[in-house]
Amino acid sequence: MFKKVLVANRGEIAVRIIRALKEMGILSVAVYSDADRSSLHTQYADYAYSLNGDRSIDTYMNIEKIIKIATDTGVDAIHPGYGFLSERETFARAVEEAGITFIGPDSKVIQLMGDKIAARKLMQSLGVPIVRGSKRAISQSGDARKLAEKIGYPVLIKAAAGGGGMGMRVAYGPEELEQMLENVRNHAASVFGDSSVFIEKYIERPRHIEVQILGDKYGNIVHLGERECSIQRRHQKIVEESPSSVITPDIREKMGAAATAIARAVNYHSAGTVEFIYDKGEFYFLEMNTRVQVEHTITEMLAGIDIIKTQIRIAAGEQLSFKQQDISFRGHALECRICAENPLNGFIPSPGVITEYSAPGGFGLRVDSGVYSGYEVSTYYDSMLSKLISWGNDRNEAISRMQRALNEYVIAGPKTNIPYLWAVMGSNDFRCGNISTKFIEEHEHLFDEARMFVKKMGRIEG
Ligand code: MV4
Repeated sequence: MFKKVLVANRGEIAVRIIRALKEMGILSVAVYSDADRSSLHTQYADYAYSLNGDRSIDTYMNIEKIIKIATDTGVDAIHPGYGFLSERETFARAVEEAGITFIGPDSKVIQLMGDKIAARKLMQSLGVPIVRGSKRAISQSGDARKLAEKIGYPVLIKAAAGGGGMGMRVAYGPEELEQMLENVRNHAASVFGDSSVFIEKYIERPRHIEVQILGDKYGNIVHLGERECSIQRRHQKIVEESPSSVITPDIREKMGAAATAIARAVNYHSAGTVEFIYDKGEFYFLEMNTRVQVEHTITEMLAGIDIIKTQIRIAAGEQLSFKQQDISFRGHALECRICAENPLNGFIPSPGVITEYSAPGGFGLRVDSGVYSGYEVSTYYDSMLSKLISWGNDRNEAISRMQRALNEYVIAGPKTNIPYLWAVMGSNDFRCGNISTKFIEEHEHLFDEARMFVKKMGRIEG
């Protein structure tokens, strides 16, 4: 097993990883930006080294600085967390070349899954269902026109180097196609440095369902069931749950088999997620995420498996200690992402000092947080402060518990989306499991409910 591991991340996920390392008796090394000098991850780690700077490219995205600290401090491995360098194949390769273990899959697999056209091709060869669309990159608008006519409008134009929904555009008819192709191409060229695009039939009100997998370095692969992540805003998930209320045992088995077949085909080791889109009883491969995800927590609650510790053990060369038939799921889990943003003003970021902080607790509740009273929310990073995870014997209990916890949560200073999340938990459609990726835009009234929550602050004046 490793003796010392560097965590190349910040915030709640860095804290999550450091906690796992401590419980495993492994020394932890944090790296931090100037803004994160007093952050929890900096304080919790056994060692902490400054990255000198604030902008991402000078700090958490700076491969040279991170490798230098890792080498100087003699760590055995680096955990990249999510975001930042976690899915940069160049980083994984640099770590490997420095003689350090990258806690994640091989750089080649990161590269393959980063190319959405190559991934689609692989799925086709494996017989995993994909949405109808391009077999290769669209090189001429004439090709796009022909294909769009064949599969029928609306079509979705995606960047090969994209992912997570960034820069995708819908064309509802031939008159829009040219312009949308141009938009996606330009966006892709400037953001990814690769203007290759492809098109798919656009599925209008799908559900976003993903399957967690774990694989070791000896070809043992298991899946840990699905997570439903349909409630999103601008491709940022805000509520996730497991199990999904639309997935039957039969579909779960089929999606699980597809996910493990994909992992097997690429010799996947570490934790990974296969994203699917689900519509009218059918599922289609979207992309594979080669990192640990924000919402891995809900799967941990159901399966009783620590995904981060398992990732570390796999990277250290251990075999998975369980087989598919050993895995069972108990109850229902929900996650709400608590963000410093004002839901009553277009969710604009709300930075500043947290003047009062009190996290909820009690049976069946988990708070994975990167903040505390006196913490300053900076403008440099993502606005997510913490994750509130509720577990219940059934979905209703998990929802009631989440609503109760949101009521208990006190964060003063920055505005947060807690009132909005509380409104989602109370929504009839949410309670009936009647959700899709269009949930937020189709439920404008939730802003009124959120406003009422702010007025009352969940307290009854007596
Ligand atoms: C789609 C889709 C509908 N049809 N592809 C979003 C994340 C990235 N992995 C791919 N995503 C989608 N791909 C086809 N052919 C719907 C999504 C999607 C989505 C689209 C618009 C607004 C919100 C969304 C949330 C989840 C998934």
